[in-house]
Amino acid sequence: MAKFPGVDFLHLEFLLSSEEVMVRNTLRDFVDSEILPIIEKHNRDATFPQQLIPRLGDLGVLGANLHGYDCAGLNNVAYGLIMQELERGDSGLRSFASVQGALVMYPIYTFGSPEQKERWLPRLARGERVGCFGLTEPNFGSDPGGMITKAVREGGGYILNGTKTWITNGSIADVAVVWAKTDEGVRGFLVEKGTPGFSTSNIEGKFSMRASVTSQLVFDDCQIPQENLLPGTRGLKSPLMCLSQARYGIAWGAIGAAMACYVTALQYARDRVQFGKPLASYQLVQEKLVDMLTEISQAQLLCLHLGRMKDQGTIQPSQISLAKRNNVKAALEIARTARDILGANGICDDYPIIRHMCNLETVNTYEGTYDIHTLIIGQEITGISAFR
Ligand code: TGC
Ligand code: FAD
Repeated sequence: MAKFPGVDFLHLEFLLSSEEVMVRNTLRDFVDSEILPIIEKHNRDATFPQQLIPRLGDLGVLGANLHGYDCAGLNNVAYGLIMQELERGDSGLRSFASVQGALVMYPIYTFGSPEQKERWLPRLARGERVGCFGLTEPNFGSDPGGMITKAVREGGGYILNGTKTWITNGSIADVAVVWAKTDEGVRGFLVEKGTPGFSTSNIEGKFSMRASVTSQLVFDDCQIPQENLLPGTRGLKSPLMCLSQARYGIAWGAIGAAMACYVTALQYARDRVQFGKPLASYQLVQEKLVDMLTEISQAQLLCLHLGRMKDQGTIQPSQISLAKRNNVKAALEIARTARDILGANGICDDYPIIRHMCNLETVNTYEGTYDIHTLIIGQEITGISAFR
């Protein structure tokens, strides 16, 4: 399979350090050689390529921007480039890494006790353990503050009751970071696989994120020992802080999916002849390709700037919302346009576009829908909340 050439119309590579370029190229090679050859079959079969988890650990991908505990300790631009390359392979692979790093390792790292960090972080970083993040409930998606999952103090610990749904990695996870209401407001708990009263089932019939495990988690009088409470968690702000980490990675990841679609459509338009000339020679097609490239270039600039801000510690959640909203929408439009340029071939999985297009429908919805991010930014600039 040909090496991926990248998309860098603005020569942004000159703004990257040699370490950042090296990390990106390592992931680029990994995606070309180990993900692309197998991903369409996994997508057809609706299976997650679980055999790649230890490889992700070897490559230092899991919790790559965390320090210590066997994490790679990379900066946020290198971390973003990893997400970009993984999602060029498949959004499901990037999702796996986002959940493990931003939604499981980050809360343990940020809110966990020293014992919780020592026990879980190195194993999660090496890919020896898998985690999931349970916030969404059947009746509370965009509005997680309404959650009804409850943890009631009893004896030396808590009794957990409730249901979480649409949980990435749910049934393959060794540990679930679960958010529940307590007498002190929302707190986070580590619920270990095999805990009596904790069961999972997979959500079937997905036309999107087929190469990713999505599950429901049920807690039925589940006894959670006191030492599994994440002691630093306080209110809804704690899970929302985790979402900021994951949304930042998604903004980068969307660029990867968009690049895969653009490069495929460009090559196809050059090769495919209709009315005696290549599709790429027609002005209408050129305009589509130019629009795609422009959106990719803008998304790249946005992420690079935000990555530098994140490293300086100046980034705000609403700025991450702007990037997640913009880049995922752009990627989805690019995927739909690329699908159109391939005509009938665009609906077939001989090409990666239809898979990315379907995956991006999920990416547009999870971690805050497009419209929820509109309202988050709207609230920031007007000072008025339109949520309720
Ligand atoms: P609100 O009153 O606005 O906020 C409560 C407290 O949290 C603070 N806050 C944040 N802090 C850090 N990062 C953020 N992004 C934050 N957003 C808000 C806020 O300042 C406040 O702090 P304080 O000190 O005043 O208490 O809460 P609200 O109930 O009005 O909620 C508003 C809203 C809409 C922003 C929020 O609920 C939201 O973001 N909804 C979208 C839900 C969502 O994104 N769910 C994602 C579930 S996980 C997932 O999808 C994983 S996909 C994984 C994969 O496969 O990649
Ligand atoms: P709803 O909140 O019901 O929204 C439906 C529609 O109404 C949307 O268009 C929304 O924008 C709109 N809407 C809602 N409120 C407003 C409003 N106030 N004003 C205007 N419009 C509004 N969750 C987890 O906790 N962990 C995970 O690992 C996870 N992984 C996921 C994996 C997949 C494949 C998917 C599809 C979802 C996953 N989710 C996960 C859940 C995801 O975060 C939610 O689906 C998302 O937050 C939206 O919630 P909802 O689906 O309940 O939609």
